[in-house]
Amino acid sequence: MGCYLIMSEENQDKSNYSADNIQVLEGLEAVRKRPSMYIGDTGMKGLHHLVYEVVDNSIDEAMAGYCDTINVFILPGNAISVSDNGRGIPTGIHTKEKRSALEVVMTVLHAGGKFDKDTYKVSGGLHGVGVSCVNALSIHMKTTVYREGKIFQQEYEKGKPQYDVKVVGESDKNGTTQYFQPDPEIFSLTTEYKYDTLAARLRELAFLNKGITLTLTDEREKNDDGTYTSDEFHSEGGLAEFVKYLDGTRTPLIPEPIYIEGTKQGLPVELALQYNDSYTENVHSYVNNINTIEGGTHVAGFRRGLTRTLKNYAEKEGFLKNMKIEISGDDFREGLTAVISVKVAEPQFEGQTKTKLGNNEVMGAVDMAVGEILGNYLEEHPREAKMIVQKVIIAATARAAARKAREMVQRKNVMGGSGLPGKLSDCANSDPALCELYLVEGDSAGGTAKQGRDREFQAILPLRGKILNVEKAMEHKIYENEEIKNMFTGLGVSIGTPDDAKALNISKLRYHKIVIMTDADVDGSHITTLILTFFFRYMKELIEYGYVYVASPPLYLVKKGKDFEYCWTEEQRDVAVQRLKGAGKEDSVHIQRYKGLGEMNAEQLWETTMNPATRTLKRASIENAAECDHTFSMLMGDEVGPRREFIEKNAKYAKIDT
Ligand code: 0RA
Repeated sequence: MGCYLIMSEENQDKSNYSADNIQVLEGLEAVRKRPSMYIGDTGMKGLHHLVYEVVDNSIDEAMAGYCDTINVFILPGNAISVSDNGRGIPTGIHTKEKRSALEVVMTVLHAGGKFDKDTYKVSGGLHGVGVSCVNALSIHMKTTVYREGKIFQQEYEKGKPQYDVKVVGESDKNGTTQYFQPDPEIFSLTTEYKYDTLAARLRELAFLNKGITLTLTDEREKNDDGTYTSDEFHSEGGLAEFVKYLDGTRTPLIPEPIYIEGTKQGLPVELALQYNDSYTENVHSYVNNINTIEGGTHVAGFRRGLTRTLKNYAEKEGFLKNMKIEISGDDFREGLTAVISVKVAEPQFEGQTKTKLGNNEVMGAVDMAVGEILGNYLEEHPREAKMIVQKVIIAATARAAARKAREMVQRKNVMGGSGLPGKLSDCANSDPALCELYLVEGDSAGGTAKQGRDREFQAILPLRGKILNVEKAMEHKIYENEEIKNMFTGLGVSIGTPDDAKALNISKLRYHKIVIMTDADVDGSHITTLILTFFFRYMKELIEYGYVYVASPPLYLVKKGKDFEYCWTEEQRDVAVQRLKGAGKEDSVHIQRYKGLGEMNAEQLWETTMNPATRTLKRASIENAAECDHTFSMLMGDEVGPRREFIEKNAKYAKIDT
């Protein structure tokens, strides 16, 4: 799907770094030897990361106050060009290195912001490795600097300068243009850029850095009307506008988001929040423009400030006089959409994916900022304040019901017998790392899968028809839903950890591969989306740990006599038809379009879709959480218009089914 829950084929870049392998590598050779250590991976993510790294340097220049426009081009052949109108990278001789500062920036690891100690360098990609890494991983790179009335230039191959920095012309402009062509030897899986992926990141950066204009233009191919696809991202409203974008298809509770901006204890804090009529909490957090998906001290400070301020206000105004139940922290965040952005000079990142902020001083600063500004807001907007407090009270009441329902699911998990759902056909092996659970659409396909599987390590759980749309349902309804209960008990997970009452406890997870297997048609992909929505909202950890997959059953069987071929795309089908035609008389080639899993027998299903040696699994991963949130709420929400547009743009099966 075009949403930023991306599906990537598994098995990319499996380089592992054992202690024996470690040798001292100097400079950019090290980057080329172990690219994953610097950019995460050499698949789709790493490829796009190169662009983010270069754009981040321009964002730094913008945040220092010297640049307001950044233009990104995807060029024919999947080269990239990033231009800004900043001061230009200094080109003079670097005294210590005795060569041009520009050359040092481009060829020395981590040389990024060392020249300008006054600049508050706080942006930077997840790995913050600097543009020299991009250079090392590019077959060709060219830097052009407009500065001091001149145009300076230097070119590189795999990071090696091809000539000294030279003057190639005169100009009264200022700025930097970085052109690079990723090395296909490094990015062996793909060098194809995805427009939507880059657009989502640039849109996010525009919201996070208000006032800057970012553009993206795809010059690889012209549209029918002769233009290139292009977007301009610019936000005057910053995070308030970001929240509106995220909640685009949800119904807001108060007319405008509450916006908090200021510096507390020397720490820049920006924050916007809005309540809507859904039941989910959507808090997105950033540190130095990096999405901190695991949260951290800034999110903790926000929660503390929000709870305390709202509670104090509600008590003071007498809203809680007749309350019999205790209001919990969660109740203050039901139907809440918020974005928090802080800039921290020396961020400490912790956690499983190194995206959890650890700096303790940040907690108090955010807490204070929220307390002060939200407190004032509530005093000045009694009507809105009342609506928010009433929503919280309703949430607390509903939570009591949800807890009961949740406990029922939980109890079933710990009570006698195997406690497993009756419909589950479990596997023999009990090592979660080796076990796979197939979630299969419908009882009949479930039966085929049960016959076709390898029962040693593959378990089957059939799901009946369309599962509940969790985007629209209240929490207690979710725990009462039969299919969802079966998924909880079958997987062996429960809700609540010592840290967080709503976090998923996966210590007893029974399978490390959870494979969604549905028909290759519109209904099937709808069911896949419903299940992914459920995982995204209620078991996000499973996606974050990389345990969730989508199976790819074939679309066609092309057959002539005893010779046959399975095909997953129309192109494959046409090639197969040609091949089989060539083998003998015409007209005897038979094409079967698989409309559902039910049309395959057990052996075919195993061979094409379940056998680890021959199948293709797509792994679900959250590439851009904010964009994912926006997409899911749009796909599963009430408004028809945006949904139809999205489906028309992304429909894979539309043609096939007509
Ligand atoms: C350090 C110092 C100066 C400019 C930059 C860095 C700079 C770096 C990049 C990377 C992309 N675009 C950029 N624009 C500027 C300038 C110092 C001075 O002029 O005094």
